[in-house]
Amino acid sequence: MAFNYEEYLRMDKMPTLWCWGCGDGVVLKAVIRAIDTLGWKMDDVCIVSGIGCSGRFSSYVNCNTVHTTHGRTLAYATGIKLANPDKKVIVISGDGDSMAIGGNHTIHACCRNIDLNLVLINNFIYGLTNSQTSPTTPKDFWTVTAQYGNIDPSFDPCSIASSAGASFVGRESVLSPKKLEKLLVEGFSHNGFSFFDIHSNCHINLGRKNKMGEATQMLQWIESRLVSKAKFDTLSDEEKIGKFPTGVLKHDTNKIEYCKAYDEVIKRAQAKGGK
Ligand SMILES: Cc1ncc(C[n+]2csc(CCOP(=O)(O)OP(=O)(O)O)c2C)c(N)n1
Repeated sequence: MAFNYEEYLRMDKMPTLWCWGCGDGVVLKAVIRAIDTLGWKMDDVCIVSGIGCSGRFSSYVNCNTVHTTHGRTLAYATGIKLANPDKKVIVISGDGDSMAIGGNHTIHACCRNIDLNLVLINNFIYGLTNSQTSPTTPKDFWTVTAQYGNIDPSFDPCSIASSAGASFVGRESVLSPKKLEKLLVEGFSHNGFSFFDIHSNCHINLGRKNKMGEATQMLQWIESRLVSKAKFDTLSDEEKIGKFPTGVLKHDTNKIEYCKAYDEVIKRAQAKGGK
């Protein structure tokens, strides 16, 4: 049976404002297909996004949505989840949004292990505002704020999330929509903080300004850097340089989830006569 996209999308908001061929659309499709696979009711889902091209995401999905401020998605999402622990909260952000201005919030949300799903659409640049360097911009790339080549070493978002304490960490790209959907289903089902680093293309504001004149060249560049975790683990340290493992990178089911810990503290306070 054909997938009923109209059930999940706000059709009056179509077409999207994203550039033609933008990976954000692939992620949109994967997210709603994962929600469908899990059988979640749209009334039980809340999508929180920040500011950026990725921030437009919440406008397009037909569920509870909050379009928040730049870098503060996780503060809103944490409040929403603590007040509605039975609801499913998905946060969509850009690499600027959750690694730069919101980096501190990301670290703390990972550490708390609150049952949120952070989908980082990693296009390696500030897309919406026309090509400023982000924490994931590769070295030597041209950006509007590094016109002679970026000299900042770039972050690996999965290593940061993992070491900060996220209990589910995974990576895929917009080149593998089926694998991406499967990863989202697995991470969305996990009870704890799930972090997804989704490598995506911004052929307009990054690719074509870095000698990737065709949109497909940026996709090929993304593909050239990714290897499955199984293959990555067999590489030497030298071979690992510039490569990023895909798939599930961490899945820890032992760490206590924050809403549960919060519930326990409420019970302790009530037992001592608190309200
Ligand atoms: C507090 C604040 N600072 C800066 C901005 C300007 N601004 C809007 S989006 C953005 C960066 C977007 O880049 P990213 O988060 O990577 O998302 P993308 O557009 O690439 O999806 C910036 C700097 C803002 N809206 N609010």
